[in-house]
Amino acid sequence: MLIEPGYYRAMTSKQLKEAIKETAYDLGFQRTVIASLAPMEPERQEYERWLALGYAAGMEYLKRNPHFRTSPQLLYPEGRSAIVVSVSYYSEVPEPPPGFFGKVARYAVGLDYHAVIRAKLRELNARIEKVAGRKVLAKAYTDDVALFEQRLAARHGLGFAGRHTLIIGPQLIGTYNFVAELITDVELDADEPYQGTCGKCFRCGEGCPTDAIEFGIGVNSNQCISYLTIENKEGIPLPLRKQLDRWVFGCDACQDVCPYNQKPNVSPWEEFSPEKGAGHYLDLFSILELESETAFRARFAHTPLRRPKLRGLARNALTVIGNILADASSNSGETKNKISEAGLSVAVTKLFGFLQSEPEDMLRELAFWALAQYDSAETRRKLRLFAENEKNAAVRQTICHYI
Ligand code: B12
Ligand code: SF4
Ligand code: SF4
Repeated sequence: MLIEPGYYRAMTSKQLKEAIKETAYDLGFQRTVIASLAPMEPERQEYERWLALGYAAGMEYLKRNPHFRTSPQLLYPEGRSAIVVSVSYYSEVPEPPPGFFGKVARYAVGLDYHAVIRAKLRELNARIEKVAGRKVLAKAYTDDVALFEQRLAARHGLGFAGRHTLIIGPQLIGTYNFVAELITDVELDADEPYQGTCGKCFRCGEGCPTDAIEFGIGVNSNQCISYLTIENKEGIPLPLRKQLDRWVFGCDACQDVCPYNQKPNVSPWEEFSPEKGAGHYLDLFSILELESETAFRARFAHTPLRRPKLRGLARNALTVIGNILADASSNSGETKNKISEAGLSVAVTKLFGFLQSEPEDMLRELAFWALAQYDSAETRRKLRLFAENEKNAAVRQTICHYI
């Protein structure tokens, strides 16, 4: 039963709840549960243990005020309950194009989900207001650092937390979905948790390229490719560069192996389709060729890829270029990705051009590293010359180990 004008006043609380869920479904949210705004006390303790282990890495905003993050009522004092929803962002990944391309995690291939989901939640609220015949006070959140969203969702049955820590929805809804909330002043009965389990599966831990998942504890962001390529403001640590493989923004490895993701539903909203945003693959040299932050913003406006800024995305691009050059040298990697000798030589020339003009130490160091992955006597000779002229002593010292 979808909400129709005039129904609300005559409805029981249970009917209203069902009507809200059906309306949310009609808008494209595949699952909706109602959450209470009571403090999440055991969850706060879990969260603080995770922080104490240093697993938030450089995400300083996560370290501020854990008490606030686990007290939804403090976030919005007028609120009486939260409508917690999930929506699929899934789209099929096409075959990789040949050449220097990097992979974008599925959640980021379309338009910026923060704006898209908030607009849909406001639409949901407008529909609730229509039938309520009154203004309904509500606030829409998604991926908001001020709220421990996954735990709120798990506490009230949106799904259960898998060993990779992501929320797994029932009926093979899987994990390729966002979690979002509409905290509203409508009083609704909270839902119970959903009892799901990973059973004897440990595939995500085995499939994680960097061993970032610690079962029973959570994800160590210091090692997670998603963190390293998106939130991280430093360089990519040397021992993890190879593990990035082709990931230029985010990582889906732990989700791709999860058996709950066998039959994912494609996103109901065209805003999340690859055609609307950056798409599944990025031309890596086109990132290095962007001349300014303004040019970067113009290219990635309204997409999640704006987050690491030009400096961060260029850093990721250099790392993936290094991995492609390493594969080309050892003739490993997928045959489709094999690049002609001429293509490799153009790439090497472009990287030397980048080295010559790049003012940022961190990016020059990575460009040196990327070039050193290419097994060619001529490139090594040239690299040594460049190394002698490198102006930063720390960079000079580091790169001596590569060449
Ligand atoms: C910070 C953050 C990250 C960080 C840290 C991730 C993490 N797992 O903690 C990084 C940058 C690595 C990240 C990556 C990704 N993220 Co993120 N991220 C967040 C954010 C903002 C906060 C998460 C958080 O609070 N982590 C803190 C830890 C403590 O939480 P936890 O792992 O759930 O808690 C576990 C521990 O407490 C442990 N535990 C239990 N008992 C005990 C006992 C002890 C003693 C200890 C020590 C621990 C412990 O179990 C809990 C559950 O497993 C949320 C949005 C939000 N506001 O909630 C999105 C969110 C989790 N991210 C999301 C997504 C999509 C991703 C990526 C898939 C993106 C990508 N493709 O690249 C990856 C997935 C990586 C992964 N396996 O988690 C979605 C997940 C949707 C879903 N279905 O669950 C969210 C919910 C955003 C959203 N609104 O949709 N993310
Ligand atoms: S996102 Fe990638 S690196 Fe991070 S935990 Fe999952 S598989 Fe590991
Ligand atoms: S891959 Fe296996 S262990 Fe990991 S979350 Fe999925 S079901 Fe659980």
